[in-house]
Amino acid sequence: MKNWFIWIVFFLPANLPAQPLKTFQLMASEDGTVKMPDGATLPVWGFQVPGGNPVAYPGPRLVVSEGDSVRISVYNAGSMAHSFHLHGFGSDTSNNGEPANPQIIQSGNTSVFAFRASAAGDYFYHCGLQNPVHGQMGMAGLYTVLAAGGEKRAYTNGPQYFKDYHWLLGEIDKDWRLNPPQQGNLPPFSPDYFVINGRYGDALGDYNGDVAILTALDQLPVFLTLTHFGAGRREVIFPEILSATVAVRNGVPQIPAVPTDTLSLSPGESIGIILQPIINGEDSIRVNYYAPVSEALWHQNAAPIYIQHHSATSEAATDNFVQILPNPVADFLTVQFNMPPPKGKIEVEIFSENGGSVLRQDISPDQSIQVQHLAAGIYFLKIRGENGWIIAGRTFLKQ
Ligand SMILES: [Cu+2]
Repeated sequence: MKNWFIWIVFFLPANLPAQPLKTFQLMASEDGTVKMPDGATLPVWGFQVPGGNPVAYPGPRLVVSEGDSVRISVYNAGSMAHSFHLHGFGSDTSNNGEPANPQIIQSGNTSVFAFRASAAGDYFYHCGLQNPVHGQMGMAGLYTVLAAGGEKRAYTNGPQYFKDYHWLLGEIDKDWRLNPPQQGNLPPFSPDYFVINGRYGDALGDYNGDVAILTALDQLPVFLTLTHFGAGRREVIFPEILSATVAVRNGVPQIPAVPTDTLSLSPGESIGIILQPIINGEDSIRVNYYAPVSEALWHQNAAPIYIQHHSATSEAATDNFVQILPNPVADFLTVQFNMPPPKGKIEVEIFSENGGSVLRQDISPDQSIQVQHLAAGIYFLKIRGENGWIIAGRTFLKQ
């Protein structure tokens, strides 16, 4: 019997090269704590990767590509029974996603969920026991299905993006966390923290975190997914400079993408939005949290967005008088002027995608710039003339 098992595990995937196999191991427990920015320490029940980061809400984001064979093994290291459920899989937002029958995993047991990843989009997984208590205790995380082949597209053959952000919207009731309600005796749900990816307050503005949207390069699309794991309606308001369009809604491609400035999400929904900043600037995406039934406004969060460099479209991108060669580049860049170059000093400065200056030097026309030390990625190059006036901005790809 044992030999047969090994044969399945090692032989079968090798014979199915068309569908990559993605395997995940998760461990469920009631062992977590989180220190909130206001000083409160709250218990967390949740999922973690064994040997990885401690239990936290949200749990690890599981990333697969459309068509992958997915195998998720969940070990219950806690003292209570738990379950694992992929909510609203594919175009289905009802509470019966794959695997179709959420199994109860008893303490000390392991369950394996194997299925084929379908429609690209974000979804959440959660423990559905004592619904919604275990979820509110923190037992939830994001499950991302990328376009086929893992391409940076909103869906297979859909619009391309350059950076992506994934927001899980939820809220935390301090009393529920401190005294987990028992079955059949649910006290009123009165949240104290309104969170995006478990963060709230000032933490939403951390550009090194996973909420604030930072793009040093305007005109390069950003993909933002909003997944509603919470109670009541959410309203998400986009500033005009982002030119937001809905590209995928609950796993269903929106063709053509639908321009939006205010989106309404019901619990369980997930929406993928392409942000196409047209000018540089700073603003915020606001998220309104409404109470179920009464629709009272509970809270508004503001997640900053920051588009750092205007790539000089208005000045230069429409004409062709300066080019970066080659692009993509490996070792040396040349700035080539297709008309008489400006007189006097010419300076180039190169910025990484997060806005940091990585190189600054004076050049003469057609002089090579060494870039072999730069990490692979997208960069922005500014060309300045005398007195610092900007001649042109160009984007290039370092291989
Ligand atoms: Cu549970």
